[in-house]
Amino acid sequence: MGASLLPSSLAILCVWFLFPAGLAVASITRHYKFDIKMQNVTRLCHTKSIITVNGQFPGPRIVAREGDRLIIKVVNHVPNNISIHWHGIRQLLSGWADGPAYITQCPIQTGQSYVYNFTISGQRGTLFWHAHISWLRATVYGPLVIFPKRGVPYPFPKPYKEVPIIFGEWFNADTEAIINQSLQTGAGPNVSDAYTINGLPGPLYNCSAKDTFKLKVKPGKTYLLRLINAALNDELFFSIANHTVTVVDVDAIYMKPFQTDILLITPGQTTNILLKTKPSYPNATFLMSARPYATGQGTFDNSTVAGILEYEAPTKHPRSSTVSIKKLPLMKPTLPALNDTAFAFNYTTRLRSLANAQFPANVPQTVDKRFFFTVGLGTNPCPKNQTCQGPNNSTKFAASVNNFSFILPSTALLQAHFFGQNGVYTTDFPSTPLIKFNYTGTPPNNTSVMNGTKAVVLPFNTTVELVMQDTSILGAESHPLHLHGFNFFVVGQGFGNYDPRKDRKNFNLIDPVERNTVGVPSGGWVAIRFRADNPGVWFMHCHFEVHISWGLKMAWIVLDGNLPNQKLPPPPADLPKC
Ligand SMILES: [Cu+2]
Repeated sequence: MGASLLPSSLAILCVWFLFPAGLAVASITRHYKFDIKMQNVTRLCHTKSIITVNGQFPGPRIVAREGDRLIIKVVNHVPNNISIHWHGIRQLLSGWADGPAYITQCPIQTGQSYVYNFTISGQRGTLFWHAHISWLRATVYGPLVIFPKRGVPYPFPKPYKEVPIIFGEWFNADTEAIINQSLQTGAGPNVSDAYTINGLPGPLYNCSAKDTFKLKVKPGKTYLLRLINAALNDELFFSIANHTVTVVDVDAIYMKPFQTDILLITPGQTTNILLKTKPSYPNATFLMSARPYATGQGTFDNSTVAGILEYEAPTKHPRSSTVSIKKLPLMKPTLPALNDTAFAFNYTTRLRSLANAQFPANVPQTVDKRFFFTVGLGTNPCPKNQTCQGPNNSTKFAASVNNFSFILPSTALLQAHFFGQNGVYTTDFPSTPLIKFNYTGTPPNNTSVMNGTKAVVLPFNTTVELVMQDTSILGAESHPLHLHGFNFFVVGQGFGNYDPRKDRKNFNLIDPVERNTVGVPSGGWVAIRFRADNPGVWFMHCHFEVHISWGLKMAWIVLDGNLPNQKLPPPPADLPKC
């Protein structure tokens, strides 16, 4: 299994229990060190100094098995503050290691370090890690691969090889300058210059052919591709020319397998697919391409990233094979239109949990607390004595949940919560919008948001049903909402305004997809359920970085339970200070 993925040189295996039968079943501790440092990287003939982990772009791959403990020392050698989030890891009773800056920790300052220490429990599949402060995740991201426990097979045929494919966005300009300028003027930020596959933009961009991801395969084999969307601001369609793939896993949860030619993956989502190569050498090479699914009114990078699927030639003279491959026809995939919402809706409707005895879907069948959140754009007024370039050239873009645009505090919410520090946040986040309107109809004249640092408090083990409703304020748009600390079940989705009487009776409580990031349909709604069984402070936000910057984020505070194993332990001694 996955020889290319097995422990990298960074991992030091500390504990290794062998049972008498010779079967290693116990978990181990894996150590990694992340040195945050600057590195010159060139793409599209532009060289720039970027923030990296260990000088690598994309960053190093973390590999573990279900049940393992990860101990990752992050040392900050750059001028910027940094924090790292282990995206999709449940962080059971380890909320101090979750990573979002000013939510679970103060950022790691220049010259400082912090050790992230957590155990992977009940999860196997593909996740990723990324910086969680400002726009630093533009270059600071990498795969997090979780194998099943030793000796436990996949619920699908064992792949011949496993390959992570991580999508990103390349900006020729400095991304911190881009977002800082945007927040200053109130206008939308400049868009990326290219999308990337494993850091490479591929042959469809100028000065880029040499930076192309190539997947070399043998005929008649099954490959497990671990797709990750680490792009800042764009959902992506993905397809491999002349190949149908089987989706087997999303967000590190096994799925009922289904076949498709085209995938959709939002920022923050992962998808494992099986690629069965053609039974014999096909005399062609194949592009694998991704380009955006975009529904908003603003400008976006509408370019296409491509990698190449190349079959090993059936020749006894390997040196001659590269020559012949160059002459082969290059097949190109057909991707949906950039705004194909019908495709997006039909695709996401096909995702179903495996929901069998070994991997059950523990959907909460009863609900303790219901929430209805609007998500969307809005405006803030232009400060006096300043000109602004947001909507109407007189305001600043903002984004909100229930019309509250979240202001990051100057100390971490989890610290304030744990130590009972007052004045950092309030607990009056509304469970429904304070003003009701036709959310997906003609937008109201007043587009102003309110601003605050508000959280929802949940008693331990509360079962939550949350409906997230897109608004048409400044244009309907799909928003990939990501919840920290939990997986949730996507029990329903639809277009227009959510109608509880009509829509609730169609919820799927049997085998809904379980995940950590869901696209709220453009001009529609999505309903999720989860059990608040993990005490801590948990961020929920749109995974479009621009919308996070504009305030489309909020926090859930889950209280301790009564039992000793239902309480959040105190923070580690090296927790960064603000
Ligand atoms: Cu959004």
